[in-house]
Amino acid sequence: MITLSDWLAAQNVDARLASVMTSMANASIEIAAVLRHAAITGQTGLAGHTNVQGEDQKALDVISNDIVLNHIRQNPEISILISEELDEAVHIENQGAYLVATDPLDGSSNLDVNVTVGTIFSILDARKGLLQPGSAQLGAGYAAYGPATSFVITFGPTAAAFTLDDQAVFVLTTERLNVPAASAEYAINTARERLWDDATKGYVAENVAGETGVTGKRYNMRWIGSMVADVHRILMRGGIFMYPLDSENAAKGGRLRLLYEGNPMALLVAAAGGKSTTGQQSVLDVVPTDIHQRVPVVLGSADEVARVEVWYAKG
Ligand code: AFP
Repeated sequence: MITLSDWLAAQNVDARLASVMTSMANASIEIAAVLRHAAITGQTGLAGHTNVQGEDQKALDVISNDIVLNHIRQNPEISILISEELDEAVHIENQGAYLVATDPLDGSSNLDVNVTVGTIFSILDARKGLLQPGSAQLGAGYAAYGPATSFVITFGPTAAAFTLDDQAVFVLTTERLNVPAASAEYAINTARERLWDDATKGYVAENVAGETGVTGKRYNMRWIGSMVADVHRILMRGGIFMYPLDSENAAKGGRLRLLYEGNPMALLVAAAGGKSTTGQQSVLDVVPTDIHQRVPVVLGSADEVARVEVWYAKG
């Protein structure tokens, strides 16, 4: 068994950057332990206040954020934390060159029903400021808290997956993730169809037409409502994930957050051979104007993302 620390030591990356991955792995192990017993220890339900997005914070959102912040503070290489649960970026005095942007607990609306949730993070050079495009990421990853706890990471060229063992150690389970170009599986919240733009309606209608339609193949749909769980499935077996701009979220720029949802997932998918788009450009090319900025996100198997791009190009 190759452990995460063995694997990191063997990568051709700066040991200080590798230590940031270790900090996020340790935070994820602690969060996994809290989640496993939350219903017993009564740590479920609302925290009683809202975050900068105007969303009701879950008690576990706040607990997970505190755990991540604690591990970040313990690593002298990290000097800035941006979190979905914190209005402003946290600047840690006299610390190193790295910035971490994170969604400490993604999919929290699924928490009380024991569905997979996760922690998503992006690593950047703190000296280059808070607002950098996804293409500037030095690394990214997520933990998925499901039947098993997975830890999926990249430093750019490739993406690898680890699984938590009974000794609370991440061991390597997939050295090189590969998102197949072709797929017949798509993920979108179809309850929003009336709000979709024509490109999304056109693409989904072709899938629904299945064998009788222009694609000539039968498609299947999956929607878990936790981006981590939906994207993990795509990194393991392909498919496309879509949270496009629609008439209801357009005023906010979309639903998902660029810095700590769109960018890290787009980098992981690209490292595994997939693609991403906002409909207008690669998610990784969007230049942020705000740390909590939202963005349309379409990502996954390259052939499917290309079909979506064709629909948007029709204008
Ligand atoms: P929460 O963290 O508020 O549950 O939101 C989860 C999420 O940001 C992302 O993980 C899902 O893909 C998406 O929202 C689910 O959105 P719908 O509620 O529209 O299905």
